[in-house]
Amino acid sequence: MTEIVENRTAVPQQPLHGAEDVRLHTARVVQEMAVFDMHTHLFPPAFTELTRSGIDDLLTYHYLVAELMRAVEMRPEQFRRLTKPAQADLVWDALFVRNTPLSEATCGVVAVLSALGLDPSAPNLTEAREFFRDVTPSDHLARVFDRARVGGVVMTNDPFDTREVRVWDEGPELDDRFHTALRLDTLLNDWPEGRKRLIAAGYAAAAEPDAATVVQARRFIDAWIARMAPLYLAVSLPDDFAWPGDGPRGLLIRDVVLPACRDHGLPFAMMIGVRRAVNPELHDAGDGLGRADVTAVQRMCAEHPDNRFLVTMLSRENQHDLCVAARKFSNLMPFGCWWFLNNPSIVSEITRERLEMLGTSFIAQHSDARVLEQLLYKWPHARREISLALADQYVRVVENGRPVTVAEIERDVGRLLADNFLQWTPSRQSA
Ligand code: FIX
Ligand code: ZN
Repeated sequence: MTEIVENRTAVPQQPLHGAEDVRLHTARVVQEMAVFDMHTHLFPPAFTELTRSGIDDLLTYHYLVAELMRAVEMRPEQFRRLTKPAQADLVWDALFVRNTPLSEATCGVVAVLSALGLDPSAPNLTEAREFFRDVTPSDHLARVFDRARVGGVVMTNDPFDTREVRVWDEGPELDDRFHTALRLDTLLNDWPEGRKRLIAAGYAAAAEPDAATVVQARRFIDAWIARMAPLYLAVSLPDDFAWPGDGPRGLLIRDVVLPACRDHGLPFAMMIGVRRAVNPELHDAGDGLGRADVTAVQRMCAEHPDNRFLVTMLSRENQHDLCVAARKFSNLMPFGCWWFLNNPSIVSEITRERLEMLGTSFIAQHSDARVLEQLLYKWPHARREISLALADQYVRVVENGRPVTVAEIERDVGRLLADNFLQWTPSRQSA
């Protein structure tokens, strides 16, 4: 990634005085900038059953399953009994043929098909399936990354997922475009299950975490850090997350996770505000959200000044709170427009309020992509809104009497789309 960071400084200074020039260069720089996608659910081909790519995976994405259930008379269980191709055919017919693909998730699939030279108005999936059947996975992956201008992605690596553990046990051939993040939801949010998995993995754990359990849980985390060299430790947290927290989660975060992050020089990523299984029948599509208490983030940042916190919040109503909290704590880095916020209208709003309150000291977006080809719509859609928001802010600076240069625009965009994250990762820390 270093080469991506250093190339920008080669661009000559070109003071821009006019709004039109500013908008033109901002749009160009944002379009051309390679992003570092710091939160995804993507995996390289070596992770076999965990990788998702192709038209059937695109159309059975849980965002679309939720929308399908609103368009057809069918119980989710009935849908799940269909084969994946049959599910995809049903989604295509219901959401793309018999309805106009107006939602972000359906409009995104239209963008993907167009980017791949496929007909987004097709009456069925025959053409798309032939295309994906004939692609060479490694060439296709390279083409998607290149077209989306994605320099690297961070996976979501769950040491409590037996499929993932199996891959690591086999010693996967790693791909330097895919980086790791150690995801700790089971350990921190479901202690009975986390305890069971720790014990199954050979680490003693008491029913209520005690000092010995803390040592064992730290051994477990250290072992996985050694194994996968994550760029950060991560957890998603419910909207009622509080800090200081009582119970296993509070103790494990305080006595295991935060010390491990400090000792290994790793940020702790908290994704706050998810209300899991609001409708359990929908499985992955059944999660919702709630407004969270940002004072939990403030207290954690204040109590642990030597930890660095990457934070994203799921409620639109928490975004302004998070910006204000970030103004108070330099060890807090807001990131992304997560999940239900990853819609152009809200990406625009969030980016604008972040620019107004934080300048360029935030991570503008992550894709959260689960299917490889989603990079071909999630990033173009985000780039457009980030570009428009940033250009408006630059125009304000110029209209207030200070020109901006192309080099400054490139520096700023690089920070928002890659460098603000990369500067927090161990390799950069040690550099
Ligand atoms: O917790 C997470 O990483 C969420 O992003 C996922 O659980 C969620 O299903 C998702 O993919 C949202 O985009
Ligand atoms: Zn995610």
